[in-house]
Amino acid sequence: MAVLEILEFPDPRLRKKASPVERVTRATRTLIDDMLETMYAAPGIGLAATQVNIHQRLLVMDVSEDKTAPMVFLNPELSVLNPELDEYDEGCLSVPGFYETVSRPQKVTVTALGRDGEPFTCELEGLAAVCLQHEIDHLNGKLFVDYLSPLKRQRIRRKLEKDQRQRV
Ligand code: QAP
Ligand code: CO
Repeated sequence: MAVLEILEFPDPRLRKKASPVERVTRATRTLIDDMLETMYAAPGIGLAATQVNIHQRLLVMDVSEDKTAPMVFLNPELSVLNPELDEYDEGCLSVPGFYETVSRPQKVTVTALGRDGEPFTCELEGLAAVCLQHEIDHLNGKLFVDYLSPLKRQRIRRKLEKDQRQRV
C-alpha cells in the first residue's frame, strides 16, 4: 500500500471530469487500498480519485467515529431524496486549512459498484450525504470553493498559491 500525493487547489488537474471505471481489476483494488491509506493518513473522511490525479469515477470515504467503516463507490449515481438543503462546514484535503459553510440536499440515494464490482444502492443522510456529494463533485471537476463568493475563493486561492510557492 502507498500514500499518494494529493493535488491542491488551484491545480487545473482538479478540474478534469473523471471517466467511468470500465472493469474492476486488481489495479482498481490496489488504487482503492492506496486511496484509503492516503485518506486515513491525512487524516480525512473522504477522497476522490481526481484528487490523486486518477481521472476515474471512484471515491472512498469513512465518516465513522472510530475510522473502521471504509466505504467504496465506483461509478456512483446520485439521486436526491430530500431536496431540503442542510448547511455544513466543509473542508477538503485539496484545500488544506480552510473550512466554509456549504448548503446541499439533506438526504440522497446512491447506486454504485463496490470494491468487488458488485452493484449496490444505499440511502445516506447527515455527514455521509454531505461527504458523498462533495466527493462526487470532485469527479465532475467541481470543488466546494466553487459554492463560495468569488472574493472568498480568490482569498483561498492566493493563500494556497503562496503556501505552494514556499514549499518548493
Ligand atoms: C470532505 O474532506 C468533507 O483542511 C472530506 O488541513 C469534509 O476529509 C465533507 C482535511 C467535511 C464534509 C465535511 C482538511 C484535513 C480533511 C483540511 C476531508 C486539513 C486536513 C478534509
Ligand atoms: Co474534497
